[in-house]
Amino acid sequence: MTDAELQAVQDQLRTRYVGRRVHWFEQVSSTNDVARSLAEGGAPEGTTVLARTQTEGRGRLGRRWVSPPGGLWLSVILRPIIAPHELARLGLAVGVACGRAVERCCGLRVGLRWPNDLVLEGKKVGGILLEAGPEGRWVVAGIGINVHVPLEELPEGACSLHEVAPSPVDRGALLQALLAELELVYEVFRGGDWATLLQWWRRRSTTLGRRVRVHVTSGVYEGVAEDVDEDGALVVRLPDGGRMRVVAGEVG
Ligand code: BT5
Repeated sequence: MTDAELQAVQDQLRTRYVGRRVHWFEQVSSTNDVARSLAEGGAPEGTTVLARTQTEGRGRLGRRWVSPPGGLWLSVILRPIIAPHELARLGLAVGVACGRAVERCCGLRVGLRWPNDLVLEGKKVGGILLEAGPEGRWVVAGIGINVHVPLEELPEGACSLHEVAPSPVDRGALLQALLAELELVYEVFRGGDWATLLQWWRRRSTTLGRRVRVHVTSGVYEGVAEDVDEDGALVVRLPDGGRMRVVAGEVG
């Protein structure tokens, strides 16, 4: 994104705080790293870090996030004052914001695969990584969306928006929609209206009602994903009729 494009995004942005300050880099290790140190240094809520490429983009559990040019790689500083167990819920809310932004901007219905994948036609088009500071002083919401990353540069099972979108995707317009939706959804989260957020998440979920294989530290379980509870945990009905709450894990 050029300085002029970024300026145009900021000029048209109608948010109160999300994206009001943007730190833009050609290349960083990880936008989450930069945002974390800005957050520690007292940067205000909504401060956003954006990069064209990341050399050490990361996913959860130390996994690598491939971040060549052609994606939106950004991190937004939030200061929600939440308990650690509420972080997963905030993660789902950020997913909802991404889904709404892609819908609004590209006319595409992005699915949300628990816990934090954005999927299009069964392929991963984006992901979310939330990291919290000491004593919950800040949360950095890292968002990665493949906009027009060439397929050959992506891992298997991944795709870019431009492969599916009916018309060319404007990265500036998507960024603007994303920042606006993030503030809207985050305000709903802060207002405590979990029921609304959950409804928005359920509507986009590709996980609920499906037979899933859950990978957790104690092993692999199969069952049907029934719901997501108050804390953002996935509730899975097992073949013996019992229910399992999955707080952290993978669903395949
Ligand atoms: C995620 O982790 O999906 C969270 C990704 C968050 C990335 C953003 S970019 C801006 C900010 N700065 C960072 O350093 N990170 C955040 P997880 O659920 O653990 O998924 C990781 C897995 O997704 C990898 O093991 C690959 O299989 C796959 N993957 C890697 N790069 C991908 C890409 N660009 N598109 C789709 N899938 C990818």
